[in-house]
Amino acid sequence: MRSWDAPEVPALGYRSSGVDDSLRLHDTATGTLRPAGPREGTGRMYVCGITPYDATHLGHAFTYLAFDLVNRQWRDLGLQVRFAQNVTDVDDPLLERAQQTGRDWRELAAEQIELFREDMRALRIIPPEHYIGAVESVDGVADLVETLRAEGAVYQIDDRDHPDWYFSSTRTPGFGDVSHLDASTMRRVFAENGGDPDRRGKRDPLDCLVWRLERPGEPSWESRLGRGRPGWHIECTAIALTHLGPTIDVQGGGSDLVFPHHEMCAAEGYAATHRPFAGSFVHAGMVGLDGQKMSKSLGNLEFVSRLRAEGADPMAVRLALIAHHYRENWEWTPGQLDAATSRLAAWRAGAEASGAVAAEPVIDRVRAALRNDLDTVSAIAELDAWAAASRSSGRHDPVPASLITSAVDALLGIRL
Ligand code: 5CA
Ligand code: ZN
Repeated sequence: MRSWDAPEVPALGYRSSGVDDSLRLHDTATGTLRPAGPREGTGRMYVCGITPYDATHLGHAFTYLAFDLVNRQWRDLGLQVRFAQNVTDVDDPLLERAQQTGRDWRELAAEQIELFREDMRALRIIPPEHYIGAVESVDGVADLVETLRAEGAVYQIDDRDHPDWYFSSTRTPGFGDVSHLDASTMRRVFAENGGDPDRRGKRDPLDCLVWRLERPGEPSWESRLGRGRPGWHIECTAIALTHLGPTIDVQGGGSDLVFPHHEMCAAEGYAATHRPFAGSFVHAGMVGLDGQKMSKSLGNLEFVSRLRAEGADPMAVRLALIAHHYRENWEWTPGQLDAATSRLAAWRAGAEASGAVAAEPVIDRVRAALRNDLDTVSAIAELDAWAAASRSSGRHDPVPASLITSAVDALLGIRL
């Protein structure tokens, strides 16, 4: 489907020496910091997209900003980037919300996707090259299930009325290597996140649905598996494999997706290709509000669009979010937007005193921080110091400091 308009990303003429020339990210599967992406050529990243209702809350925005920073560091390192993202535009939660609110699920999805696009554009998030809806990838999902069937990795459950297709997750080599949860925790978390450990007829409680056969009143599509619709995890596995190929460099999303979603994607991908699904599994922390994770089911949400409508500068919203390290779990409070608005003004004033402070060492330190697991906290502290020193010089040049402003834009996505 249509993505959103790309922001301009300045290419920095200046290359740092003595700064690590790779991006290191925390990989959930190994629990270590490791180089993410190749040393040259093309970095391939898949980031789990929205289920289109209650978009774009600040938790969504925080996750997409984290991966936008990956994208930006890769580009700064001279890599090409192939980036794909899905939209879960047919799945139980969306259908339930549409039903509760008396709306057509397609209409609800289209409206929310458009709102999401506007928010992503305002936040200067680089759009994916492949922005793909589940509805658009129904044939790809059915093909992948057929591949898994040929591998003996899927089966129809023993249910006379609804013999849906399930993936033998626990029989796949490496299952559990993303989340490292024990079996009973897996079972509990699976049940809390759309799974059905207690459904009769399955070979293992942790096997996951890949193709749900038609039910009255539910959308469905023709396929060799029988008329039906995709399960959740297989949607992302299929889109990533189709558009990026096996062993992507980064599989990304919020930490709420580690299990079951990314564990299942990894297992399905491995079963289909006999190759690892991803080099690194990277997860953003959870943004909370009023003491709990911001979530659609709890309804404790703050929206990018609401802040924008109240007159917030989208760059201040961006700065407020990236003031937290991407792996931190944290709570949104309105005061953080005020602080970011002041910081943005301070940086803009700093940029007016062009040349008062040498740009290159500042850029070196910002790059070093960001290449070290996207350490935005240190990068921002460097820029605070730079802005303070620039302002105290008392200079006021008609041409703003172009090298620093370009770097702040290219590396952090903040337009001064
Ligand atoms: N459609 C699926 C992924 S395939 C989904 O999880 N959709 S979502 O709309 O619920 O979330 C979209 C993205 O935002 C996911 O990457 C999710 O991990 C992330 N996310 C959701 N809530 C939060 C939160 N409170 N804080 C940080 N990230 C969040
Ligand atoms: Zn996903």
